[in-house]
Amino acid sequence: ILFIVTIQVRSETLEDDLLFAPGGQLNMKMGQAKPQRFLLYDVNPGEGFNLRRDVYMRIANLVKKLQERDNWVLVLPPWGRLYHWKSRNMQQVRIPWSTFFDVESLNRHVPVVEFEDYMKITGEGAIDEHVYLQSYKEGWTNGKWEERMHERECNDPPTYQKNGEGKYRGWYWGYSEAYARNFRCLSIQGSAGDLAPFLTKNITARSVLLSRCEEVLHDYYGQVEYWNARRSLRFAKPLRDIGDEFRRTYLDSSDSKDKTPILDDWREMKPTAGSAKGGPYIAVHLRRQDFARNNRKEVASLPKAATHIKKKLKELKLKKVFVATDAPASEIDQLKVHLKGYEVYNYIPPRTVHDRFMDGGVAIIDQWICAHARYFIGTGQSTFTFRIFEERQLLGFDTKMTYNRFCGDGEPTDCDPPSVWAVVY
Ligand code: GFB
Repeated sequence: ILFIVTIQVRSETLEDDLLFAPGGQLNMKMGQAKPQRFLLYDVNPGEGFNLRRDVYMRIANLVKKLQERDNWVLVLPPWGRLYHWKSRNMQQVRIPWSTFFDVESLNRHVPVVEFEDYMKITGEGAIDEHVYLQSYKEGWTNGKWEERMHERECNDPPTYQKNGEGKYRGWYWGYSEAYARNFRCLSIQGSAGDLAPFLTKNITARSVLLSRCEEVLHDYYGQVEYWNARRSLRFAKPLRDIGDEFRRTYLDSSDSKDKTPILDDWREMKPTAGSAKGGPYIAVHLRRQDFARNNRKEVASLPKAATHIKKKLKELKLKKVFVATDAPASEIDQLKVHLKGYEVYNYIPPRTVHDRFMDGGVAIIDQWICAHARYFIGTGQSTFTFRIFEERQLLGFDTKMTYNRFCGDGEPTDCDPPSVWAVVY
């Protein structure tokens, strides 16, 4: 892999003496440790929440690799401005990861820090190097995909522009005080780990932001580090608690009855496939909105989805179905009519929950309840569904009770099932 060598003087400052311990607390370094370096990253603004979770795993494993050489910390990009978060009466921006995820769990895989803490540590919102990842303007070489990486002119005029003070300004998660000192574009075809030599040898800056990280792939999809990163990506405890309370109240479901115990440390949790029983309900993820509007072939009409649900409820001798969906209330009502005679539940957050956890948190509660059902049916091609598949595997469900999806109206009723990825511990 070729790239142009650019050397930058590393800003050694007093803050180099700050170290992070697992759990995120600041510790003073004892003298022997290498100076800290910070990797920040971001994803194409158009991407949804659950693809972003996948990109997190790719970058977390890049940091894991970087740590073999230097003392790198991953800076978590604040959440916000997501296309699907439509609730109007709240500011859904500058949201820390701790609102949605258990940051201590993340820290057990690689050291992470929230962006606001990064600003406190470095004393300002400055990022030394902003590297904007992009594809190759000319496409693949002779129609063939091969791993490569080159510093190039930007394919499109960057939205990040240098101001009169020599600071690059643009969208840095809604923090007006944040800026970059340098900006460049890097064309890349490859996996996240391919960036390690570039970050350790070509760049010596203390903090580097990689934009458009969806451009890079997983190093080892489905392998042990992939699953370690995934296992560390636990939902925040308050959200799990809300989901658990809903399960207990409406679905007669609890961890002890359902055989889905949670250990505090994900590294100790290795349930065998099939050990989880799940609550006495079927859960479905019915992705509507843009999926339905665009007539995607994998989207089932409401009557077709209802027929599938009823068949499974009869087969499993269950009466309750939990529906996670982004559908408007009118469609949920229609579905309920089609499922007459069965108990249909969906999670409607009380105002206090919605205000505190916003649209992202409500979606997580839905995913958590789906993850604990006896049987799950998802929507094909939805990353929201994919993350539920994984969550259920990590709880110890049999893949047959998990990897199921609705067949779209444009597909046969025995459409291809989703691909199964066994957990590797
Ligand atoms: O998560 P996500 O990327 O999944 O985006 P897909 C869908 C978003 O819609 C979620 C909301 O993050 C939620 O905000 N949503 C979807 C839901 N289903 C539910 C649900 O059951 N409950 C709740 N509470 N919210 C991708 C999009 O969506 O599909 C891309 O990210 C594009 O932008 C692509 O539209 C076609 O993978 O399903």
